[in-house]
Amino acid sequence: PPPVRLTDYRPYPFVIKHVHLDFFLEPTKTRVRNKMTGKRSFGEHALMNLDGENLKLISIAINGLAVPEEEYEITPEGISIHMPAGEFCLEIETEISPETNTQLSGLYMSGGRFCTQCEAEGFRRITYYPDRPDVLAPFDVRMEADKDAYPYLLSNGNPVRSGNIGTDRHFAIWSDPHPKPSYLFALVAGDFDVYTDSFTTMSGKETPLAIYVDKGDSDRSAYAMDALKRSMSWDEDVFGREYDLDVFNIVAVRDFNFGAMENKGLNIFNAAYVLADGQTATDADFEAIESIVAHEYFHNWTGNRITCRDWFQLCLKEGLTVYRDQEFSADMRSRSVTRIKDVIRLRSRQFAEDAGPLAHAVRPDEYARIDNLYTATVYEKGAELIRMLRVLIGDTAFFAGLNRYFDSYDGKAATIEDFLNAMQLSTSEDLRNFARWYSQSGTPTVTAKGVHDTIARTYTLTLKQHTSATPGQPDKIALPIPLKTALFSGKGRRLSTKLNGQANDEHLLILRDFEQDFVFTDVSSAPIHSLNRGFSAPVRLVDGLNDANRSALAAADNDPFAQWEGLQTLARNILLEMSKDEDGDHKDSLSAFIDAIDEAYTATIDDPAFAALILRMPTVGELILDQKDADPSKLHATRLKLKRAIARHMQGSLVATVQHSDTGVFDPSAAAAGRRALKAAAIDLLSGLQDEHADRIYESFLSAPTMTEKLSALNALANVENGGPSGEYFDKALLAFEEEWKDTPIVMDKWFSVQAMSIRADLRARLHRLCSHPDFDFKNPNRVRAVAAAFAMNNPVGFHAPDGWGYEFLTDIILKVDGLNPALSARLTTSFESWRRFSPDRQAHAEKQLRRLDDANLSKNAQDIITRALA
Ligand code: HT7
Ligand code: ZN
Repeated sequence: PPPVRLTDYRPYPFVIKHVHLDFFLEPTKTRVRNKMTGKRSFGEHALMNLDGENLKLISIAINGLAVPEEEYEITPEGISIHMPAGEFCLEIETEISPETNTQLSGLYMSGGRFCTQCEAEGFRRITYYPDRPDVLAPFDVRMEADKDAYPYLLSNGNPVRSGNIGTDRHFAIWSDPHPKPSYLFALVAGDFDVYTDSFTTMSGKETPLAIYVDKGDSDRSAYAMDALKRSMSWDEDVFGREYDLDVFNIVAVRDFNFGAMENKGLNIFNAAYVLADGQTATDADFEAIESIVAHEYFHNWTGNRITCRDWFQLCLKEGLTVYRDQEFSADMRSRSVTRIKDVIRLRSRQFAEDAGPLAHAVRPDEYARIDNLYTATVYEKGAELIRMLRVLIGDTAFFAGLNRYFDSYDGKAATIEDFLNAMQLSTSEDLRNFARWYSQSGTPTVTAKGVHDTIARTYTLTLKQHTSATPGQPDKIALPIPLKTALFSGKGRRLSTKLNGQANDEHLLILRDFEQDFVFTDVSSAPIHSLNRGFSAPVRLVDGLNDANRSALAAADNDPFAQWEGLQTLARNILLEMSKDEDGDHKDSLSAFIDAIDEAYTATIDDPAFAALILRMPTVGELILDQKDADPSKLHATRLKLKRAIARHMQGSLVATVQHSDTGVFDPSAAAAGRRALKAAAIDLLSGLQDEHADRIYESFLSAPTMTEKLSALNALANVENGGPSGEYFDKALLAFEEEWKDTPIVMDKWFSVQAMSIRADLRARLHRLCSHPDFDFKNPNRVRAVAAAFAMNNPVGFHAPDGWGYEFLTDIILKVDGLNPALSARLTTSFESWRRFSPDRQAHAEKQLRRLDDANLSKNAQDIITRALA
């Protein structure tokens, strides 16, 4: 089928003034009565096109009269109906089978409950409707179901009435006064435990809050509830946005294709992002729960009150909402640590996407399958564009522009142009060039070269930008790139210098052309430049510094991000140097690097979360991005060598860190999590010394008071593989873990993925064992991801095994998943996105598997990824 194009957008010719839905819920035969009132809004179109997929039509009537068969036509995509002139009341009754819906899009069953997922195009699997985000209407919903099996009946908006129907059945009516697009519709029916609380909004309205979870899990909802209340309060304080319904509900489900969904007033979550306590969740889980709860809540304004005109504008809601949740996390936790983690994620996922065959613009101008547009580029790069915009126009203009956007587009479906126009009216900076960031794909590389003139006391920094060709975009234009910049003396002192007559110790350089000079004055001696501080622009930087300058900066820089970045660059350089020359001893550069790490570690030990990041070496996945014909096994071996050298040098302080454990009640705070992160980093380094610390790590596993510590010890034991008794610790620990957690699926997902991410000689056999484990379930996305995505996305050594078995293993899984869940199989297929970066033998193996997938006549979602990967 031809792609959907941005230029083909046409407004819908009918207005839907009101929707009333009636659900008669039965697992295999649910009846849906849909009553839409409306009128034609323009044109003479007699035909009304409604989307519909997998629906059994029962009846159709207009203004109370059955529509004769010749007046409508049903196609696999929907229904076209001849409409009379004027106002209409269109009633359509359909039947669906939630129980057999394994795609998890539309109305489906999870754990014996009814639930929905309608973004992006799931509503058309529930009833015939103009399933597009620019058709907004208020919805009333009535549902009835068996009373014992489904005691809770929930939908969007406010509860209106509920009651019994005879002895066995009951009903509930919900009304959502805010006009919304169909993708925000939600319905849930089932039995739950409920965790309740309330929040008083800034105008004094007390709003009941509830989280619906599996029976027995309500204690594990306390953290999500706390995160929700903090989000509600933060959005009022920072963005002036208040909640707008009488209730707010969250439901946790076991089977879900994504993290969560922002349905109006009724967020539906993957249970993995709701449930947490110290015993069952890691600190990373707590962090993810906090940010996802916030993200979905923030959508209430950025996405729900103001929605997208069409799916090309997806970044309008997603980029802005990710930016908001990142700012929230930065305010709740450490700003610098949050920023570093966000940048790690951006580089490893989005930069990789931008560098391969799946590269696309933040707002692309065509797509084949909308489900495949929920990407790191739309989300993470989309958030970076918002952050960059704020840097470019300043805080005052940024918030004035946002307020103008909220005021102008509330209740409407908007575009990126609408957003940028609102911003433009608040700033003198010309944003026309900035808009190019939305349409141009690929990551720009900025190259810097500085020349000091002793006599003129100037420092001329020449900056160049280059973006390589990406699919469909061979030629690139220059983008405005804001780079926060400081100059340091050779001894590492930050200099106050002048740029364009303005004295400052940090300047904002805006690189607008392909090449530009920036002349700093009052610079008495040759300085060292520090560029892109705080990662002010999402670019790759070739800064032209030597490692001695970089070490001097890393030791002196007061910007934690710049300090961390300097050390990471040093680490990357030494790792690439060592892997190029495996036999060399690299003594001098190694010892200079280890001294720099040790010094930074000692200096930052009072901020353990940051110190943990100092000890973290770039991953194989990150290193691959800097190479052509990359060899992951070789990079892994080099990385182990470097980690071993660090561990040997810092053994004393690492052991002391490992021996520390907080006592008393579990504390999920960022400070306590930081201490555990440091302990995990130390354990990971020490595990490289194999037998020397294996007993200590095994002991630490057995006595771990929290899941974070248990899992970091388990991960470290995966690294101990020497054939001796300690080589068996990993399997012994896994056995104990399984015994303890076999009845808790979210925890067992960790058990599956720790093995899928391990680099051990028996990895292949282990993966096959995991897939035939009685608890492995191809229908449950969390479980499939725990094995297949953990392996293909987080175990580059195994996935890119030289003989191609990793590619074959993933392909076998994709072939099995596709018939059940195309969105999931497409997502797994993206693991092939970098296949052309590897050695020719690996490329041949990957291509063979991609061709196998191509020949298998898979879903449109998977086929879209396969076709682009092979192009
Ligand atoms: N806006 C939500 C997107 C989403 C989704 C997309 C495709 C298939 C299933 C999905 N579940 C949720 C999530 C968010 O960004 O908040
Ligand atoms: Zn979102």
